[in-house]
Amino acid sequence: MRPLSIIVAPGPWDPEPWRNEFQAAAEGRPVHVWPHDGSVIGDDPYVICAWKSDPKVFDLYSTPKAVFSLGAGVDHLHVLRSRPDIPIVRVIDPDLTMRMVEYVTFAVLYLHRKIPLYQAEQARRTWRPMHQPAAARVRVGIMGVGVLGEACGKLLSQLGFEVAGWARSRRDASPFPIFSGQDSLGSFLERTEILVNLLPNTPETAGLIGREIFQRLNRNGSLGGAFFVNAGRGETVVESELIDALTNGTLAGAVLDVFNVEPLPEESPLWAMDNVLVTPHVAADSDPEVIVAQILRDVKRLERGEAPVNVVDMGRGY
Ligand code: NDP
Ligand code: OXD
Repeated sequence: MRPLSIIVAPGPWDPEPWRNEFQAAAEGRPVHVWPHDGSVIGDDPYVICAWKSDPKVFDLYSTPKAVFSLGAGVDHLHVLRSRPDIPIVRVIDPDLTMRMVEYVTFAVLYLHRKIPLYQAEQARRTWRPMHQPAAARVRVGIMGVGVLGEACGKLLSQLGFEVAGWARSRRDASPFPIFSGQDSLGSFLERTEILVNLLPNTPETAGLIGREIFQRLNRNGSLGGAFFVNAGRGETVVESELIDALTNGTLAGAVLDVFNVEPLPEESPLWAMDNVLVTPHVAADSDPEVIVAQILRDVKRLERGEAPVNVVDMGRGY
């Protein structure tokens, strides 16, 4: 195959770091940042590297040889569900995984070590030590134990937390117990004090997490309340029910990185809730240097007639 041209469509992200990194690493392959200079591709074979871009980019030319997500999630490529002829490739990379492990570990420790309460005491200049349960008595439950969820669960287990995961399919081997399928969701929730969401946004998971799930969490465990960490996708949560749960005490607190609408609208009550920490979708950033290197390895595979490594099946769980 001729060398592939590369169309980069980074949507809301600053295009410059992506342009620079692709140009530096592409070994002479043409690089076009869309929409500004994508029109010069002609009839060269090409790939698209996209993040939440205008879907028009997928209709511009002949069929791309592959579409690469610039992040781990591929929900922004749902428009391509009707195009099984186009391989869709996602990021699986230790750099991105470690960033997520840092974020989730931070969030769990922040809640476990009562940091929000100490921040409030500090604002009042009050010295008030509170009871601190051992990590081994705190039950963390991770919904979605794929690449990211499993890595987070492993580190939290090493810190001593009592971790369990929930996924679709059964596992023969896992570093911590996995509950699988709808039948075991209740048992998973009833043991869980800190619920971490790392599910992808798919037709099956959209709106899955709401009032019923929050009500089933364990509020009588060592932390004396139930907590929620969302670093997966906002779309998997019914946000109005999350706000209700945080207001009426069903949830004692939350650390939230992803939302139904991003940026989180100024009028959202979540901004002002003193039991909520909001971060602006930064749990695991895509580093252009790392992601571009991974994509170019796959571009070379395509040029040799081989399939890219992390192709996803949009029909199954994405
Ligand atoms: P994976 O595909 O590796 O893992 C997904 C997990 O979710 C798997 O365990 C899978 O189950 C489970 N799952 C999928 N559908 C269902 C379902 N219907 N019911 C139960 N379990 C289900 O994804 P990653 O771990 O790489 O990433 C997870 C998500 O994290 C991404 O899709 C993205 O949305 C989000 N993310 C957020 C970032 C941020 O900065 N906030 C950064 C990066 C990713 P099974 O194991 O049985 O297949
Ligand atoms: C991702 C993200 O999916 O940043 O990589 O959300």
